[in-house]
Amino acid sequence: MGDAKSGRSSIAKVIFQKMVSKSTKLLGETSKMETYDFKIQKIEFKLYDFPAKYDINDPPPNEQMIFRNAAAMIYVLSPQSDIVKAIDNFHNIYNYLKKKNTNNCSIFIFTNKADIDLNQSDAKNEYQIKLKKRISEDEIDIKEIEFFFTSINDSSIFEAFSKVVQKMIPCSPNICKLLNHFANYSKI
Ligand SMILES: Nc1nc2c(ncn2[C@@H]2O[C@H](COP(=O)(O)OP(=O)(O)OP(=O)(O)O)[C@@H](O)[C@H]2O)c(=O)[nH]1
Ligand SMILES: [Mg+2]
Repeated sequence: MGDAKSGRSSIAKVIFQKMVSKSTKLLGETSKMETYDFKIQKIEFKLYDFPAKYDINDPPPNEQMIFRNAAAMIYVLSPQSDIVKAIDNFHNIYNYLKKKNTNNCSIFIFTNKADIDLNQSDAKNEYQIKLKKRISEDEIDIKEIEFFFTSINDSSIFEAFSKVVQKMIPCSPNICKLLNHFANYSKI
């Protein structure tokens, strides 16, 4: 979910359809929900790409089910987004999930297109402070949200998405521990 033109469909297509990032320039506006299926460690996942103008207050019954059962929600915005408008929209989605979700849904915010205006770490820090301040003004506990800067033009989008999946895989902390152990012993 997220702000218009923030790159939601590009992210899905680069990760799941191996679309080269340059080709995403040709993508049209998402006018209805699109679904991407993927499997990791025999666990089946579904990713839903919703239109930016999606009305969270009035979902049809099949989409109410999606929000009720969702394990994660990624809200995508970009440095070009109007931060007040984008966070108002995020706030509505957050409140809806708090009321209706029964699956302890994890919440992520991707600031995508970080390759455009946020190349320097100072600019990133400044943006993050502004974003978190705006979110806290809505009395949302920012500790409940994980934030990532992403770009489809480098590995950051894969790293961020992998963190989302790790959070959804039930025994992932153990797998991480084992992988760290393995890395230590094999001196990788
Ligand atoms: N530089 C840069 N451009 C990006 C990135 N992600 C997406 N874009 C571009 O942003 C434009 C919009 O991308 P979309 O994927 O259509 O965005 P969307 O959020 O799905 O847009 P709507 O469905 O129309 O709301 C395209 O021209 C993409 O090539 C990124 O990480 N960096
Ligand atoms: Mg789209």
